[in-house]
Amino acid sequence: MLRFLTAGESHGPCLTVIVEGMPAGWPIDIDRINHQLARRQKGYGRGGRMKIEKDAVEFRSGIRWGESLGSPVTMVIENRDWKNWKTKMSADPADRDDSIVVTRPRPGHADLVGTQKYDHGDVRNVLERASARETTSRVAAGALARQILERFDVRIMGYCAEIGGIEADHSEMTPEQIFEASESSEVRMADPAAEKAVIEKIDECRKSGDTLGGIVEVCATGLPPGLGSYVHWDRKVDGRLAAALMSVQAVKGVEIGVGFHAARVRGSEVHDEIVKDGDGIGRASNNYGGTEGGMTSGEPLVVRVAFKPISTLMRPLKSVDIATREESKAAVERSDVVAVPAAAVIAEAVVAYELTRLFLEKFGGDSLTEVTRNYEGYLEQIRRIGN
Ligand code: EPS
Repeated sequence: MLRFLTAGESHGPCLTVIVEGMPAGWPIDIDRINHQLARRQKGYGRGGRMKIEKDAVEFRSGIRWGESLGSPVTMVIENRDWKNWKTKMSADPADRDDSIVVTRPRPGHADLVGTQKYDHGDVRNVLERASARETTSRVAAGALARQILERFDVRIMGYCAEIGGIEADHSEMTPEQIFEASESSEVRMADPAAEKAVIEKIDECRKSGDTLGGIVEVCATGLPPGLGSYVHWDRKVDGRLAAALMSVQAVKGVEIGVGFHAARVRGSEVHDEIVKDGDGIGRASNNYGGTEGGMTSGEPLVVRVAFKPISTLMRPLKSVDIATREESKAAVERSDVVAVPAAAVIAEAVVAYELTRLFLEKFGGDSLTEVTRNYEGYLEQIRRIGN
């Protein structure tokens, strides 16, 4: 089935992604992958790195004349910043320079535990791979994989619901409307008043050397009922999405549908009633965000993801120097004030990848023809249920 591996340090020569399990004969549009990478680079409050990079994939295997071959797809993304790090990140032992060792771990980052676990005396050996630069690879994997779902009219839309405690009012809008309007917003929100307040707060944080987090929402429409399964814990769509999203740098929480709110109300107030929907069967509401019993219900899938503030503070917090054991201030790396607008694109890609994996587990085959036949046969089958 579908799987992927990523490799690459933040300031190494490149990022590499290998996606294995793509069915053969799928038309693959590289521009749609690069479009997602460009979206990930945007957002008010990002740091200097995004001015250096212009992320784009190069296919190194698995694609011929615009179609997947069924073999592993290798994508390489160049790090333009590499030219400034060639000796600092060199593989050659002759380039070693102990004067540039980083020894003051940043609270909230992987720095301290990473040095303890891997027995490193240089925090750089940890932070290079722990960096959210790695999410470029995941966005590429998601952008490739979702081209399978898009053929069957599945839409996956990510945007920001809240940044630095300021909530966007999206209450009167459909997910499509929110998504379309948020695409032209610097903070990926479809609420101009919230956008203005967020920008002011980011400016304020930049001045005081602080950072912000926020909540993003991802909505997927057009999914058939029955992706995932109730029969075993590791096949449940909720668990799969939560695990995939919790693995994104800085994520501290995942909610599906109304999430934690469901714990505070009566069953009669929250369960989605089953009603006739034209010739089919539907739901009167979608409080459970498009999943029931570990399976997609056929209603729009709605996931919210909480990102903590960026760990690198320009006015650093307390730390302990791992070389001298003296209390000091944490090291300062170039960084962002906020990356939540980019996080919406990352969460969208992660959801897209995981849903594609679930889709192929259900309808999988070796070719476009086989997957399409399986999918259409299933739609025909559920139309007959109860008739
Ligand atoms: C990022 C690239 C990084 C950071 C950011 C995400 O580049 P650099 O370290 O050269 O500035 O801007 O990573 C972090 C905030 C982090 O804490 O790791 C990117 O490509 O998104």
